[in-house]
Amino acid sequence: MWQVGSHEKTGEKLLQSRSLSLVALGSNVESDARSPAETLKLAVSELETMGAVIRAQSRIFVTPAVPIGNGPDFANAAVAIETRWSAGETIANLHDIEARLGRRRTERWGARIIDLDLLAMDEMISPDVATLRHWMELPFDQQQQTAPGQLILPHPRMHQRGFVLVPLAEIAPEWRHPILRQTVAQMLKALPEAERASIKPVQ
Ligand code: PH2
Ligand code: MG
Ligand code: MG
Repeated sequence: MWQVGSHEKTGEKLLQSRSLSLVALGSNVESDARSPAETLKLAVSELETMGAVIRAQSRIFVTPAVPIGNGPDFANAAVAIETRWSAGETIANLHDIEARLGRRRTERWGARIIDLDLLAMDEMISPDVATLRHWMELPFDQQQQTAPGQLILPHPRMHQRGFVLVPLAEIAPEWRHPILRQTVAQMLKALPEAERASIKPVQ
């Protein structure tokens, strides 16, 4: 997305690239007597404070932990943000907010005060189609044991997760996965009905 902006110091006109990022938010542990839903709202206001423009924001949903039995229910939501951040800056800023809100990175996929996952930036595929496919096709047991050391976009499991797709379908139903060629609405429809039914809005 290119727009005409002006140079901070000289005021000269120049083209600036802005991108639209889709971010998934999750929390299933209280922090400082803040409920998971309150923590998600705070994370959205932190994004704004850091300069992100919130283009769309889903309702907050209560979702059973995946895998089932893996701890308390989560609060999950999704936002679309417009920024001038690179992919690396976006990840760093999301991690900053997680740390400020009290996240300690211990057990992978364990209970967490706040989890901010970058799902997609525009149509970007990172780092390349073959690597993305590898991570998308990784069997479930291996997903839990190995983590990619680099940024993978779109998020390699987003299409399999009701707790991501239900909120995302409220804000970006027409966003199309650049490899699967399916929209968010289509990916959501492909999930089992029981999984979709287990995800309920808080408000
Ligand atoms: N996040 C996970 C693992 N499991 N389950 C739900 N319901 N919601 C999440 O956000 C979630 C999860 C890994 O980040
Ligand atoms: Mg996550
Ligand atoms: Mg995460």
